[in-house]
Amino acid sequence: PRFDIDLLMPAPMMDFVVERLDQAFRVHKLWLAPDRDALLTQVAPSVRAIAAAGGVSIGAPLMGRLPRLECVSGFGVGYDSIDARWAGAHGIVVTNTPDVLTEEVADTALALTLMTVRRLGQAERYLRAGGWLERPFPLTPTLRGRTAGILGLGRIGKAIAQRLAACGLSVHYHGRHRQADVAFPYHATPKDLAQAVDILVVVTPGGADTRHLIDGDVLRALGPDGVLINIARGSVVDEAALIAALRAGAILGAGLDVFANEPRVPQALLELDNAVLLPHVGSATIHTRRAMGQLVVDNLTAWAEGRPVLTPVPETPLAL
Ligand code: 8YV
Repeated sequence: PRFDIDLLMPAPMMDFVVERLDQAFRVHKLWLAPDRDALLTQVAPSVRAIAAAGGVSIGAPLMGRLPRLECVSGFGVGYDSIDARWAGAHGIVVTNTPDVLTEEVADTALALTLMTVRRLGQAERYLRAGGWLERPFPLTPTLRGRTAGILGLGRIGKAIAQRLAACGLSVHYHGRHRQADVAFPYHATPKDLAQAVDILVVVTPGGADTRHLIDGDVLRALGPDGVLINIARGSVVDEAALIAALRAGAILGAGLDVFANEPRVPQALLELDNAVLLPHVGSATIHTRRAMGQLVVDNLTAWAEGRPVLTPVPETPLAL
């Protein structure tokens, strides 16, 4: 390998990423080890970096075993599975993969919104089942005249807002802060936002700070014509409250790309006709996943060459 550096990979990534990492580092592939703990004990004293596949938990119990750890390069813009605060406090750099997936995820959010409001998935299943031969598919609700609320107006939130505005919707938002350079109306709480709109799009980071931000109260505020779209993290929504709201007709429908306990989706959701369910495909195109994988490699390479990493998360210590 190009660098005299031990890199830990707890879980697999796309083949080309593993190949490029193999060329650059001594890679320890934990998922291939018959005894993971034995391998970890053996390599722990020398590991200086981790390449973390999306969703695999990188917490204090693991990082605390690696005394020479300096860099964790995560796959995905969301890094709720990496304890970045702990890492930052211990001088460890954490990187994610922002920007390269923004437009892709926004495309998915728009598609999911249209699928949910216009019941397009249901319509397609209806055709395939021969229903059209009997009678036309029932008329559906519409996007016309609607107001959308973006919960979390960051890079992806703004790309979604742009698309929904292009569809003729007025857009409002809530986030931790009002943004001076944004013209969309701001609401101080998620509930205030839900009250003001009839499509609520969840685009916040996951993790403890946003857990169950969408609860029964917010869903009731969204109302019987309201649609919830979640392309962020399942943890942001109280799934039990959502199921109850969908069952009772307290909201019109939900389009979900993410779930509390992926890849397991509650049977109750599978049985609901007013929920559109996608298997966490927001960024899942060949083009975008390659760009994300390359950024994982590029961050590690920059760090190994002593250059600043390309996309550090905010919790990362500034004096690198
Ligand atoms: C990935 C994501 O599916 O970027 C994110 O935060 O949720 C997705 O792009 C995730 O990283 C798991 O691979």
